[in-house]
Amino acid sequence: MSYIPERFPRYKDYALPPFPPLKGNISGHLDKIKDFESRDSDIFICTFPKSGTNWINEIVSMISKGRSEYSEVYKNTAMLEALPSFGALHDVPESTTRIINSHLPFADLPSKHIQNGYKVVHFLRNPKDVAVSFYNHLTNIKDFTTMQAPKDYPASWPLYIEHYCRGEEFYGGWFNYEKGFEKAKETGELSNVFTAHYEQLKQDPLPVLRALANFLGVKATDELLEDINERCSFDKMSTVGASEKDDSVIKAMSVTGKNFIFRKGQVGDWKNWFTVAQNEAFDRLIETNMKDSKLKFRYEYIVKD
Ligand code: PPS
Repeated sequence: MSYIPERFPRYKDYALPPFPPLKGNISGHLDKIKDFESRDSDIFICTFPKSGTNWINEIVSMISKGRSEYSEVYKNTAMLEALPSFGALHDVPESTTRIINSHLPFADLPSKHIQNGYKVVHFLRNPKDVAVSFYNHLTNIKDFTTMQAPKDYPASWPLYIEHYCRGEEFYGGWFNYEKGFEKAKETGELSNVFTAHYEQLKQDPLPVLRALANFLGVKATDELLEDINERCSFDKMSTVGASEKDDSVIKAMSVTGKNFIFRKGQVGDWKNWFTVAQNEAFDRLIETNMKDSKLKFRYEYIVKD
């Protein structure tokens, strides 16, 4: 039996969140995404859910503007699978850089963007912290169909992690997602890509920000990058940054009525959730699924002398 209830939309062999455009003709909407009219100047942020999309989105937005100013909107306003129409994106003047994002697997991203080698920023996070963050997200977000607290899923942490270990998760799961991107980079299908890890950005941000500015073709002083880093810290983004954005939709979707995008923003919170047995099972899962992968992840902060 599938862990993710049948009411959720499915495309190919994976389940998706019930965003309004995915509730009807799902193939039609996914075809529209494939045919999305990308521009040379677009920056496409690609992440598996709960990998820090909002964080990297804010950073990319500030660097590309050349100013440490928060954007007025959340990244959901440019998340292709959640948008009923791409009209607002089409209306952005050609002179303005569009920052677009999606959690869709590599194979389902807009063809023009990938084939023409337009910019992609791929941000990864270790799968244990992703699982914890995703579980908390799912328990905090209302069931879209009833607008009530979710009842039958994700049920409980032990059940969630058990099903996760059987390979079930939205968007086809973390392993398929990250292996899909790794392969696309190796084959050269994905060429113009900047890759960074959540843990690396958390622990030693400035080298990542410098390299990102370079990739985006922006001349940014260390002073500006330090300022961006400060304004994009978890503490600032979840308070000052959040207060400057319209989060009415996020709050309306939240079981508690609070913004659920910002939780802890830490590396290694999984240790507060996984039992020893769950951790061992998860390590076996990683070993099996990533045996042909060269990807390396950090699961805790590196303590420096
Ligand atoms: S979503 O809903 O898939 O778009 O979520 P996403 O933004 O990808 O990931 C949410 C997690 O990122 C944490 N977060 C941050 N970490 C560090 N610094 C900053 N500024 C930041 N902003 C958001 C957020 O708290 C979620 O992680 P957890 O572990 O749940 O706290």
